[in-house]
Amino acid sequence: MTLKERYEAAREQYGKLGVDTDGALETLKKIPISMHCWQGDDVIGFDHDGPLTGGIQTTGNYPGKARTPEELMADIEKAFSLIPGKHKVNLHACYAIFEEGEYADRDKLEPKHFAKWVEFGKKNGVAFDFNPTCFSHPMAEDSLTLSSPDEKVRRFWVEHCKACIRISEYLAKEQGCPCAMNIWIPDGMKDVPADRLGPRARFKQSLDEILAIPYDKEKVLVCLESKVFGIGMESYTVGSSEFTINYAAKNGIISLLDNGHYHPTEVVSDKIPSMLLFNDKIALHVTRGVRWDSDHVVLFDDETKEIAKEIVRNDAIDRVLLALDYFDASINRIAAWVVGMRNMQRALLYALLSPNQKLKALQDEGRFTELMMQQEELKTYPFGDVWNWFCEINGVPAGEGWFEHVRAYEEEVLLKRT
Ligand code: RNT
Ligand code: ZN
Repeated sequence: MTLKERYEAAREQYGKLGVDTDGALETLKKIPISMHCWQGDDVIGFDHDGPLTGGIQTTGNYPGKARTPEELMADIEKAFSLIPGKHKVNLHACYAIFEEGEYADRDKLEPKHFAKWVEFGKKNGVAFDFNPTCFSHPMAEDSLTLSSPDEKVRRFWVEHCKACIRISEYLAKEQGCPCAMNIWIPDGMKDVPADRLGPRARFKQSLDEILAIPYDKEKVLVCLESKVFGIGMESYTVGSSEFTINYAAKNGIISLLDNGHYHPTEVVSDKIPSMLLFNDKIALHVTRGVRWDSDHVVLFDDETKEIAKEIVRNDAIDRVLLALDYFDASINRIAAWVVGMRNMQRALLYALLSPNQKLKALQDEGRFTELMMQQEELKTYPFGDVWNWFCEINGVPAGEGWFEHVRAYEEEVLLKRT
């Protein structure tokens, strides 16, 4: 059977449940996911020689990581050639590109330092999101940035974030669509704090100062990401969930939920509907924590599927800014991107192929036996045939066909980077 014949058979089977597979494929094609540039070089960037700090870690030493802007761009292009649909690239400030001999510290970054990225975006038809980099820097050595009691340090990071708003606005103008700019700070404490309020009050003041600069709120969508702990910040984080959600709600910015940033039995899928009831937009970092916030590659697993369901069945595709955030240095980095991006899309497709109205009705009518039965039967529907057809009509290899391209690229390009 050809992929098309398989798809047609699947369409008929889903059709009997009232699911429109053609419509699902049309919708999926239009859902952009922001692909994190930092998987390509283990969260290092181009503006420093130091290690990754801030309580986040990569492990592994797989050969072939990108060392220059050109290499990173080539790797992103390779990944995109294997991922169906049009997506965004998520940049961090540390990926600034300087001219030969030029350098600007984080507080002095300017739009021109991202002009090469804009050029790359125009060439590939991709838009960008952006992030201040409040880590991996001498001014963040003790993991205090926007909450620092040292006024010089605090000011430095306020200036950095203001610069990032200007850069985000520049990106938005150049690309003709909004740029989400996410603020995450590593600030916290290894051991029991003597003052939990003070650092949060300073963080609040810093955010007020950053947001006070004039900027186009339609173009720059400022997000604020929470976190429950980090390596070396086990006892206390300044940007806790309560802090960020309350700050965002009161100040008209967007809450960002990273599913590695909660207590292990808490799930972001369950938070999404509550957030949607009270916010026009929310933002997500989809990742996979294994026993801790380990930032493993996103799989087609239960929680990723539940996250996708909450977006799709609540008609929130346009209200959820979807980004990935993980960094695995132990495997081929391009494959890491492709697996994670395709899995996020698969989860969305799985949700789009559910008879969501029917399932909701079963719940409301208290027909829980039938609800369980139907949700379980759906798991062995010919989902893969619909996915493969989606790849086919979007011009990327179906099934495991994409891996051969990564293998060849590894041999021809990545292994020569020594
Ligand atoms: C860290 C946060 C943050 C970073 C990126 C690199 O725990 O998840 O989003 O991973 O900004
Ligand atoms: Zn994150």
